[in-house]
Amino acid sequence: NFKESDDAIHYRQSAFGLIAHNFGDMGAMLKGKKPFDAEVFAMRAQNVAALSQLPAEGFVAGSDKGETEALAKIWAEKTDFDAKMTAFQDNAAKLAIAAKSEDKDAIKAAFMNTGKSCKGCHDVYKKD
Ligand code: ASC
Repeated sequence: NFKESDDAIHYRQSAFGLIAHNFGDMGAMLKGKKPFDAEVFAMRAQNVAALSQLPAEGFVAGSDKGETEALAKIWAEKTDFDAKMTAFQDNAAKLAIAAKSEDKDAIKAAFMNTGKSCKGCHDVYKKD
């Protein structure tokens, strides 16, 4: 559905940027860099769960060219990449549910799992 591969690249990068903003703020709250606000945290977790559905669409064939951090390996190992993306989406959905509870340990665990999904994929498929 993209006219140019640049549009696909812009689409996925925009989604990742929004995810990083929301996830980063949750991290700041859990690390005590700012006060924990349960309502804001839950809103951000909801945002990440919804946003996690978006980037996959931008990884279209042929969009591995140019100045992006996406390694060509993504398209060579698309099945594994897609599985990692799905794991991220599942973890983000669980985090959004945990964030509605008052169970701080469960929230922290769900946050860590989601962060592991981010890192697990970056380690393999993102240029350092
Ligand atoms: C972030 C961010 C990432 C992930 C990753 C988690 O806040 O921008 O890429 O968390 O560092 O390990």
